[in-house]
Amino acid sequence: MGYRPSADLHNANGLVRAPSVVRGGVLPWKIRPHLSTSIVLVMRCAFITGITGQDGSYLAELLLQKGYKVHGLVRRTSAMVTLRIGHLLAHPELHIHYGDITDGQHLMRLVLETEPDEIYNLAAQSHVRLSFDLPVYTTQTVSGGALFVLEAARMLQRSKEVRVYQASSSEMFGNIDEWPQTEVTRFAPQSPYACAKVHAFHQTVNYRDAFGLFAANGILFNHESPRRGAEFVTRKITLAAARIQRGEQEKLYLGNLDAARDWGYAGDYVNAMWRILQHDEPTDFVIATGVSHTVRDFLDETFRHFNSLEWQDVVETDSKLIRPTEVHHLVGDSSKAADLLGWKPQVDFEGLVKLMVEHDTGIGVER
Ligand code: NAP
Ligand code: F7E
Repeated sequence: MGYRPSADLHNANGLVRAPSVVRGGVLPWKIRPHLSTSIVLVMRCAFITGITGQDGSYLAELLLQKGYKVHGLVRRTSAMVTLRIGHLLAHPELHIHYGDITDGQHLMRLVLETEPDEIYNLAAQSHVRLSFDLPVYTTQTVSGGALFVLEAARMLQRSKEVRVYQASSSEMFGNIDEWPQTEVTRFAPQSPYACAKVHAFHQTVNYRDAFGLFAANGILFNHESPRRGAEFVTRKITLAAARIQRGEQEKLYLGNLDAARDWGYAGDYVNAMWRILQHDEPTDFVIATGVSHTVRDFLDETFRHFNSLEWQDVVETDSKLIRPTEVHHLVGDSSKAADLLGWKPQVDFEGLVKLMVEHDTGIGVER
């Protein structure tokens, strides 16, 4: 490590503060004063709730690559849920802790014991359709869970600086008649999931304003990957197309084909999460590609890779998959993230579909 802090990094208490070049750059170390020598370099530490999910797995990979120590909250289940992080489990800097996001006391203890520099709150019952059937549980995980994380960070903040990322969602915009949606667009949530995310969003802002916590929302639009859960529409389509081609499935049952979403690649979006916490000030960011497509477009693009198949021959509508209140059209403007974080998506719609199709037909590599 050739980096040496300059004199202006010493604050009024004589402590050495890590400058933004360290936070935003490639060094995973934070700089701390030491009794005998002037500084010691300490490995940065992150705590991820929802580490076994799509985003949690990519984020854990990213942070371990950057040299972080990573703590992850994992639910105890009778079957293995660590599929997405199986390749990381032997990593010496990955530490798994059993727990549930609805158990605030245990979460508090874990956060105080592990003393993370950064907390990424990704745990949630994240399926919008299911949230109509499970409104209370969804609210307990999404909204209650976020509050437990913020409260734990507020306690930890008494002894050290900690930064919190809250996984907010474009679903919060609902059916607002303003396109594209930005950081100042009004929220009009259309599901129990979205209502709970709006609550968590505002709690995050209030902990920032009221308690001086470095807490920031990433308002992420839909992002997908070969690791996307099979019950979300994109992965449902790419998996079904591959199975139908192999003769393992005949029909694909879907709901509303006219819904339009701004679909990006999850690998790009976890990079944005990290950048949000390296920014000098805690503030909220829309993360999106700026381009929307309908479910029908996603079908067209997927089946383009399967010469012998026409989706019109295999897709059937199932009314059970239509939501009581649907969000019709979302598209985000992430100019603020481009200007302040230098973030831009690397994978476009066609590239995303190709990645997922290649994975599900077995010809691609996992990403
Ligand atoms: P995901 O694949 O559904 O992962 C959710 C994670 O939360 C999983 O690790 C899951 O654990 C965990 N979890 C659920 N209930 C829990 C509980 N009671 N206690 C502890 N952990 C629990 O979701 P994702 O796509 O990675 O999304 C990550 C976060 O971003 C979520 O908060 C989601 O709402 C939000 N978000 C997602 C998108 C998107 O397009 N992907 C967009 C905006 C916001 P198991 O593995 O055990 O189920
Ligand atoms: O639905 C329509 C459905 O479930 C997308 C979550 O990560 O992103 C995700 O929420 C659209 C909707 O994602 C089926 O009605 C049609 O209009 O893939 P989805 P979502 O609801 O947008 C946001 C940003 C999050 O925050 C959430 O956590 O596709 N659709 N037919 C269908 N959707 C599903 N799931 N299944 C169908 O058969």
